[in-house]
Order: sequence, then structure tokens, then C-alpha cells
Amino acid sequence: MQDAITNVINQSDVQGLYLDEGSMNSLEQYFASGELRVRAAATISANATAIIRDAIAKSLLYSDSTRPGGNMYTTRRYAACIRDMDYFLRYATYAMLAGNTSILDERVLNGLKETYNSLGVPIGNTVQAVQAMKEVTASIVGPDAGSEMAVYLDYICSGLGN
Ligand SMILES: CCC1=C(C)/C(=C/C2=NC(=C\c3[nH]c(/C=C4\NC(=O)[C@H](C)[C@H]4CC)c(C)c3CCC(=O)O)/C(CCC(=O)O)=C2C)NC1=O
Repeated sequence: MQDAITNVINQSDVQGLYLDEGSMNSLEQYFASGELRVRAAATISANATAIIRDAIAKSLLYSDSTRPGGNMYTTRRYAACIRDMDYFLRYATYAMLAGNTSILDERVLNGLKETYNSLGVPIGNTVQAVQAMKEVTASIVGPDAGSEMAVYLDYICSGLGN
């Protein structure tokens, strides 16, 4: 896993250089937003259950997914879906704290699309639920932290799409 700091240091290290101005600027931005990130992570973890419930209510509840024949039908599959949403929210929060997407590649997206395709988990509906979670999260943490979280929730969606 990388973060905003190791990322900048690694880039300079491969060139054998001290940090250049661009690297300094991106570090400064990261440090300046540090408190925002930590506060957002605390708010998200205190409200995770409600965020996921509201995101599902806004997107998939009472849709084809939850009806007989849908991929969320039966409590076992419904629970698997809620659990996946919790993974997405928790790992997006880690990535937001780190200021880097690598943890999402390594722990969440690696092989996920293939798993979903082989189990018939609909990717379009998953993306819809994650997009709803993006809106609900922003309404709870506010617009600045919300747009920071959006970077990582969108990254999950595009990782499922490719
Ligand atoms: C930490 C990283 C990690 C991720 C991301 C993860 C995802 C993941 N979701 C799975 C299943 C599943 N995922 C869903 C999700 C959904 N179905 C829908 O219709 C909705 C659109 C969507 C919820 C938004 C469902 C229903 C299953 C069970 C499918 C089945 O067994 O038939 C499975 C198959 C094994 C299992 O059932 O546990 C994995 C590996 N596992 C991991 O360890």
C-alpha cells in the first residue's frame, strides 16, 4: 500500500533527486487537508451502518435486484451485498486517509470484476449503489470531504467497469 507521502518520495527516489516543486506542492496540499481527512474518517466510521442503509434505500431497495430472481434476493445474498458495500466504504475511507488509490487496487479491485461476473452479481447495479453511497456520504461529511471521498468511490466504479 502507498500513500501520498511514499508516492512522492518513490517518484523522487527513482530519479535520485530531492523533492521538486511539484512534489512539494502535492505534499503541502495533502498536509493542509489532513485534519479534514481525519475528521471525515471519524464521521464515516460513526455513521457507516446508516450510510450503507440509506445508499441501498436510494438505489436498489424494491428494485429488480431485491425481487425473486434478483441477485440480492434471499437474505444470504442481501447480506453479501450489504457486506460488499461496507468493504467499499471502509476501503474508500482508508484510501481517502492515505490520499492514494493503491489500497483499492490491492485489496478490493483485484479479481473483483471476474468474481462478480462468475457469480452473476450485476456490475451496473453495484455502480448505482456506490454512486448513491457517494451522495449519502457527502451529505454527512460535507462537500469538501465528500468530493475527496468521491475520488475513491468513483475509482471503485471505474475499476469494476474496465
Ligand atoms: C475486501 C474485499 C472483498 C470484496 C470486495 C469481496 C466481494 C465479494 N462479493 C461476493 C458475493 C456477492 N456480492 C453481492 C453483491 C451485490 N449483489 C447485488 O445485486 C448488488 C448490486 C450487490 C451489492 C451492492 C452478492 C449478492 C454476492 C453473493 C452472490 C452469490 O453468492 O450468489 C463475493 C463472493 C464470495 C462471497 O459470497 O463472500 C466476493 C469475494 N470480498 C472481499 O473479500
